[in-house]
Formats: sequence, C-alpha cells, structure tokens
Amino acid sequence: MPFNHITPDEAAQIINNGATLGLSGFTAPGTPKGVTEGVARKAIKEHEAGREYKVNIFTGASTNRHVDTILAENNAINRRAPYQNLPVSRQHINTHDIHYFDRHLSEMAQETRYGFYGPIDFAIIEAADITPDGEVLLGCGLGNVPTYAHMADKIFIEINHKLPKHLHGMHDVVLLNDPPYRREVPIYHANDRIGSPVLKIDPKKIVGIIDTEEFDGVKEFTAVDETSTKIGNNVVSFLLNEYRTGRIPKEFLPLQSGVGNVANAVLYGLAEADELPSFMMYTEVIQDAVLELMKRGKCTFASTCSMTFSDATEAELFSNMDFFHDKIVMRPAEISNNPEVIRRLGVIAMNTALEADIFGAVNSSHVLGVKMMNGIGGSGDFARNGYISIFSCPSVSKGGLISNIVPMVTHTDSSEHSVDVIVTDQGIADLRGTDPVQRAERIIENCAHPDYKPLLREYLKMGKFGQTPHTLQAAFAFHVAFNETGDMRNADFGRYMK
Ligand code: 0RQ
Repeated sequence: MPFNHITPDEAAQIINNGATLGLSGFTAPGTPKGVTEGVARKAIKEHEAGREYKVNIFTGASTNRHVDTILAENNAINRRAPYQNLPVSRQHINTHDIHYFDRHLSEMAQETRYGFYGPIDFAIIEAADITPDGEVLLGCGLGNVPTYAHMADKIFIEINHKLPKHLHGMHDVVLLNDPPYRREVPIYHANDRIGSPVLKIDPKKIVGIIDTEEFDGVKEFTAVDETSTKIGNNVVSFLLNEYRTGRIPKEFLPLQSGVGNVANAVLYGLAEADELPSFMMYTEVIQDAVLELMKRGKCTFASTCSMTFSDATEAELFSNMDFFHDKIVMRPAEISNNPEVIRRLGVIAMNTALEADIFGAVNSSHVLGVKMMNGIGGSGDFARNGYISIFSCPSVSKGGLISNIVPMVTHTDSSEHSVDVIVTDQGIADLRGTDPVQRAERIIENCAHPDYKPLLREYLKMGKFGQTPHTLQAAFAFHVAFNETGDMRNADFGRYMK
C-alpha cells in the first residue's frame, strides 16, 4: 500500500483542539521529531485567532525539544503523562498550565488500554522503515508504542532517515492481553525474546508519512566528578561485598540503572571492578556508560526500553552495529519494567533519589516537597520488585546548602518498605533487617554529610514515641530553614518545641 508523504503542518491540520496524541519513544530516543512541531505552529495561529488549542501528550517517558519544549513554550499541552524532564514543561507543570500526572512507567500502557485516560486519537511513531503491509521498524526507544498504535484509529509514521535499517532485530515488540486474559510474561533470562522484531499495524490506519532526519538529541553527560565517583565506588563496594558473601549468586544478577549523571557514574564504577564477573542488564534505559561496559566485555547483554545515548555515542553505535546488534534488545515499557519479570530475574535495582530520610523513605521527584522535578519514572517499578533495591544520591546539593539526608522526606516516591540500601558519597547504609531507629543510626552515621550529622542526631534524639519516632512539628525544619535562609544548616528544632 503506497503511503502519503505529508508535512508536519499538513499532519497538524487534522489534529484538533483536545486531541490525545500517543507518542512512541522513551526518554528522547524513539520520540517523534516532526508532527509536534506542526502542532506547535498550529497552536500559535489558533491562539493568535483567539481560539483555544491544546492537545494531550501521552508518551513512554521523557521526550525531546520537538515535543515537550516546543509545545510547552507555545502553551499547547493540556494533559501530560507519565514522565518528563525538560525545563519548560517542568515550569508549566509547576504552574498547572499543564495537567501532569506522574505514573509508574510499567503501568501507563495498561491503564491507557483499561480506558482510565480516555481514547488515543492519534499515534505518532518514529520509525527507521515501514513495509507496504504496515510492518514498522522502530527507532531507538519504544515506550508505549504498541498500545498507542493499537488504540489509535489514525497513525502518523515519522521515518527518520538518520536511523539505520540495521536496527532490525534489536526490538522485541509485544502487546499484553488484559485481565482476565493476561498470561505470564515468559522471560526467564534478560536476553529472552518473546515478541516480534517489528510493530505490525493496519496500514489503513496510516494517514501520512512524515520524513525527518535528526539524531535523538540526548545531551552529553557531565564529566564524572569527585562526588559521583565516590558514590559509584560505594555502590560497587556494596555489590562486591554481597558477591563475596554469596548473597548475590556467583552467576551474578541482571542490573537496572536509572537516569542521570549519578546513575551514569555508578556504571563507570562497575567498569573498573575487576572482581565482579561480567553481567547482563534488565533495565529501562541504557546510558553512555553501558556501551563502554560492552566494549570492555563487562556487560554482555542489555534488555532495555531505550538506548538513551548522547548523540556522539549514538553515532558510535550506528557506525559499529555489527558489534552491538546482538547485545541489546529494546522492549516496550510494560515489558522492560514488568514487575513479574523484575521479580523473577532478581534484578538489582539502582535508582537515584533527590532526598532520603533517616528512616529510609525516598523522594525522587519533588524538589523541597512541592516542585515537580521529573517524575518517579521507572524507579518504583524496579525498587518495589528488585532483588536488592539501592538508592543513591550525593549527601549534599547546592554546595552544601541542601542536605539530601533529611529528617522526613517532603514527598515519598519509594517508601522504606521498598528501599534496601542507601548510598551517598559518604558511605553505605544497608537497611535490610533493621528497625526504624537502627535504620536512622546507619543512615546518619554512614550517609549524611558531616555538616548535618549533629542536627540529624539531635532530631533522632528528640523523637520519644512510636516505632518510627518522628517529631511531627519539627520534621520539616531542614526545608523550612532552606526556604527562609537558603541554608538547611540553619535548621532550629528548638523553635518548634516551645
Ligand atoms: O540541580 O543541576 O541545578 O544543580 O537536582 O541532581 O545530583 O545532578 O542528579 O542528574 O542524577 O538526577 C533524581 C532528578 C537526579 C533523576 C534525579 C538538584 C541538584 C541538580 C539534579 P542543578 P544531580 P541526577 C529512570 C528511573 C527519577 C526517578 C528515577 C530523576 C539536580 O535521577 O529524575 O530514577 N530520577 N527513574 O542540585 C533540591 C534536593 C536536591 C536537589 C538534587 N534534595 N533538593 N534540589 N537537587 N537534590 C528514569 C526513567 O524512568 C526514564
């Protein structure tokens, strides 16, 4: 079936105010780069004419400047889910111009199919290629594309001419049945395949092909600094100790690693750990460090939802596909982050916190309790179901003005029931088998920055009642001190105790 090649502006013509767009991709990779530019231009015109024009954007995770940035800049997003990480959309989310709901990434697809969020009017899918009978070779990130393609009656395919056809064979496309017809997900090893190398869609649904030619635009990671190196080394020494004592089996277990500079640094730390055997990853994103681990033979295989590589690393991958092709499989988010599979494989979960409290609760998403940073992402999927769940963060941020170890987190993404280990540049707090006070002692002594240890000890001593001895009136003294004076070290518990 010959398809119509159209421009982003022609595509936007048929996208009306209030439409819900389901986008392929997960983090920037695999995310479309054309149609939403047309939608933003249409928004400008409609707003100039005094008409309301906003669309709902459902994705797999964060996107790129062609989606969240340009649409948010032009006030063109109404509802947005399940994860984002760009400054402009963040700003609009925090002023409620965008109605953002932050979901566990494994759940977005099924909840959309269950009808919780209404219909998907259009699916916009980045592809490396398409056959006349609708077999789509996807790009470098999947997200929820099988679900959005299944639900939408109208589909735009963006053929990105930068993507090599040699990507064929790197995808494992699956659409789960819903209850009561859901079956087990038969993945028993990180490298098992259960689906199709292409996304099959009804060609009659395709309303147009849009041609694009651009890398995914993932920014370079910052050079690994001293703090991140220390965190990485601490995570590695924890894993080594688990391995030596046999709590991690000799075959080792698949690793998951979250996003960001700290996560990248942890992986570089693993590259240097000669005593650890080579391992596989069962994760949602692979960042630049994973390619390095593969080149060194340390990581033998990665199951992921997206190859979140900087442009330079993406170019390196494309020029060396023969080496990497059989070492990576990309899956939809409901498979890459599937709780059943994570639990079965015994995935070691390594995620990043903004702040953790002395009793082991973790905040990954809200700055000072109120401002959305990015979202929970897949951290909850992995933390809750992993074999061991590790959260890491620097002990302080903003040059020491903020302690990332606090009396009580201002927002809880992962509770102490799911958090096994906290790691900072200061050290490791292994929380397994400890009661709340034992946890607090370990976290304060091993993980807090020396500037904050006396204050945290004072807070712990103040708690007189209960299994988790918080002093509620003083629990946010650190955050209040920061808001009032710009420095958490000015926290004054006495003021709340009069
Ligand atoms: O801000 O750059 O302005 O100084 O937050 O902090 O230390 O560079 O950390 O890049 O690793 O990101 C949790 C946000 C960490 C990320 C988070 C400030 C700090 C800095 C970034 P500046 P770092 P990273 C996979 C799984 C979501 C959950 C997850 C994230 C900026 O990892 O979004 O892991 N995770 N999902 O100064 C105020 C604090 C702060 C603070 C740091 N306590 N208060 N600001 N900052 N701590 C993702 C997917 O599922 C796709």
